[in-house]
Formats: sequence, structure tokens, C-alpha cells
Amino acid sequence: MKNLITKSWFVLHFFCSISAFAQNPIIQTKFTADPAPLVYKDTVFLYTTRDEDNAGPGMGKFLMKDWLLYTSVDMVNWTDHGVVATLKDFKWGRQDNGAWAPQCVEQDGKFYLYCPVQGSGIGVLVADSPYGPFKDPLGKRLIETDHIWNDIDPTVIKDDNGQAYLYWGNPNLWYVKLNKDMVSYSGEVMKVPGVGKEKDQKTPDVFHYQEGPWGYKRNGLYYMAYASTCCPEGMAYAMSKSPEGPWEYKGYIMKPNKKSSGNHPGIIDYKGKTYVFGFNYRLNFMATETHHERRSICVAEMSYNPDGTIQELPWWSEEGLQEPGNINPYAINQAETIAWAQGLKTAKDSMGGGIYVTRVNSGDYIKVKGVNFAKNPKSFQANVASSLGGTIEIHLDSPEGSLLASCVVKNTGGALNWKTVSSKVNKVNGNHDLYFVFKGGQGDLFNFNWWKFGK
Ligand code: FUB
Repeated sequence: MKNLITKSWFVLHFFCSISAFAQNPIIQTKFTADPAPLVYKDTVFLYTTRDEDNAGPGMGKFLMKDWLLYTSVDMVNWTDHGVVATLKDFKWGRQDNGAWAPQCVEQDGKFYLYCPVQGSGIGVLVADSPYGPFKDPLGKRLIETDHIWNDIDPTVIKDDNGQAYLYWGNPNLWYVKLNKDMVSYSGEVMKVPGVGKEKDQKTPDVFHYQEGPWGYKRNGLYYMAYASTCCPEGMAYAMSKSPEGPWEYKGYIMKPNKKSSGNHPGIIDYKGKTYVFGFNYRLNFMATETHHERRSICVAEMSYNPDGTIQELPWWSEEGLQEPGNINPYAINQAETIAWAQGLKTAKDSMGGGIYVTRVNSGDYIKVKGVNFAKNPKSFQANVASSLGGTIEIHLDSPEGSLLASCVVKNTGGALNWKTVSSKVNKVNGNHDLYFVFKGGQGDLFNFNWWKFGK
């Protein structure tokens, strides 16, 4: 097992050597899938599933044990918050695998994370904060059905009158009315007619529905986006005037592409634009020709026509979003706030600290997009921990761009023995992308917790 993990990491390290200007996929330090974005106050909370680095070869060979959280305030720099929930949070579910596509919704200041445990059913966790901690208030699955293996991929539509609906399923789409408490429901489990496979298998599914529904209400219209018939899956959608239907198929948001057996929509409006998240296998296929369920979340801007229908998008671009980024260099910035990373990983401090950047080897780098130097900085500070040591070089606008600072990291007495080191800075002003390029000898150089510039 250890060998497999090391090998997978080595491969990830190697294949991340792609364009320093790419923005898709948006997370490079882990394999992520099933994006579930939530806009809360001024922040995008992106809940994801995680494909383990050592998921074996073969289609459908998922290895998924926990759910992750990333946040962003500019859509291009994403902060890693690590694991937000795991299979262990559902004592009644299988514990070995099956942490599939979740969705988190906010209601009256509480956060409800609906999670499928594949083969055990759909559960719900509740927290007072979008960061968690999430707890299981029921101690059992939320939805009682006799088709437990099909009960995956929950999504919620909250109507203006306060009524919330939970939808889910593969290859059919079911729904129930949630009660006000958001952790119980009233009435029967209903199947959305015409969507998915009818019992006789003769009726064609005009919706091309497979799984991964993502429901929402916008300008008085109800939308149901979803992964279209496998495989490969595209992203399609239906619209309705009521959360209870009838739904009308409207076409593709993104056509299927043989590069990716799966896809899975998550859609938000944020700061005046609409964004659709999904995933591809780009990082996997840059490393190997073999299919592994090691997926990577991507994002694109999405537009509506005047009648509310959605304009079809091309396949995920490698460039991704070109939003400018919004980083204040004079505040403490977490090292795990990343627009693009080459080679390194993130981990949680087992001594009670937060997430930090680790497995930093010579030549690895982190890009942070849109750092606004309103004033010439006087110094650079980095919080690091190391037994080996190395140098953090800061370059402007590309990994080879002009050198802003060169900060030496010496042995701090241990991999979690955090110390703040500093260096002088060359003159800079205006808006720049920063590339933290790590240099040193062989092996893991140091761990990197946070950075800031002194005014
Ligand atoms: O990620 C596991 C499963 O694959 C999800 O629940 C489905 O939507 C598909 O993405």
C-alpha cells in the first residue's frame, strides 16, 4: 500500500509539470470530483468528493472515503480546508468506501450536508458553520427506500415559500418534500416521470438522465442539471415551472467527451456571473494511459439566454477562468490558497494546527493569482517547518519571472516545528501573479504554513 501511494504521488508530481498558466482543473494537490458549490455571504464553499491517490485501474473502481472543502472569494485562488466529513461520521453506513456526491445547503444559519454512502443510502450531517464540524443528527439513513444502491447524489431545491425538496438517484430521479427541520421528510418518495429508466426499459429516456442531479431555482424557473447517460457522461438539463414538474428536457450544458467517462454539474451565481463546475480526468491521463477513477474538478463561466435556457459550453478548457484574483499580500495568506500547484501536496497538522503545504521538492511551485501590491513591501515572511531546509524564491508573473525575494529556510527542528522566517524584498507595485518556487537538495525540503509581506 505504501509503495502504491508513493508511486501515485510521484506520478502526480511529474504530470503536474504543465502550463504555469492553466487554471483547469482547479485543484492539483488532490484528486477531487462531484463539485457541490455553496455561496454563503461573500465566499464560495466548494464541497467535493475525493478520489484516493491509490484508486486502482479500471472504470468504476472508485475509492472514496471522505468529503473535502475548498473556499474562494475570487474563483481562481482556492483555499484547501481538508476533510470536512468522512464515512466514520455515518456509523450506520459502510466504512470502507462509498463517500459519493454530496450537497451542502444553508437554512436558518445551519448547514445541512446531504451525503450518499454508496450501498448504504443517503444521510445528512448538520453544522453551525459551513466549515463544520458536521454531526449526524439521525444515526440512520435519511431516505427509507428499497432501492438503496440507487440512492446516490442528493440535491436540494429551496423554494421561495420555504419548502425544500430533496432529489437524488441513478438511473432514476426521485424526490421528497423535506420538513422544516431539513432532516426528515413528509409524504411518499416520488419518481420524476419520464426521467431515467422506466421499469419496462422500452420507454426511451428523452432526458438522457444518468445521475448527479443539481437542482436550483432562478428568476422564477426551476432547473435540474445532471450527468447525461453514461458513458461518457455530458451535462444536460431540464426546466420546469414547479419543483414537482412537469420537467422539460432542454439539451446539453456540455456535450459528452470521450476523454472523460463521467461529469457532474454544480452551478452557482456569484458576483454577477454564473459558473458551472464539473470534472475531467486530465491529471490522471497526463500521467498514464490507464483509466483510474482519479478525477479533477474544473469550472467554466455559464450564460443564460433571455428565455432562461442555458447556452451550451465547449469541453473544459485548460486555461479555465481568467478572473483577476484578489489577494492582499499584507495579510496572512495560507500557503494552501492556490491558483495552480506543481508537485506538492497538502496535509493537516496532526498537532492541532490547520492545513499546510507539504511534500515540497526542489522545482515545485505554487502560483497565487492577482496579488495587489498597493505599496512597496519592506519584507517577506513565511511560516515554515523543516528538518532539511531550502529556499523559497518568489517570482513575478511566471516561474521564471523577475525575482522578488529569496527566503532561506533552515532546519527548524522538525516537520511540525513551525518558525517564521523572513527576507528582504525587491521593489514591486501593482497587480501580479506570484510564483513561490521551491529550491534545495533532494527530498522533502520543508512544510509551508502561511506567508505575508511587511508594509
Ligand atoms: O463520484 C462517485 C459517483 O460518480 C457520483 O456519486 C456520481 O455522480 C459519479 O460522479
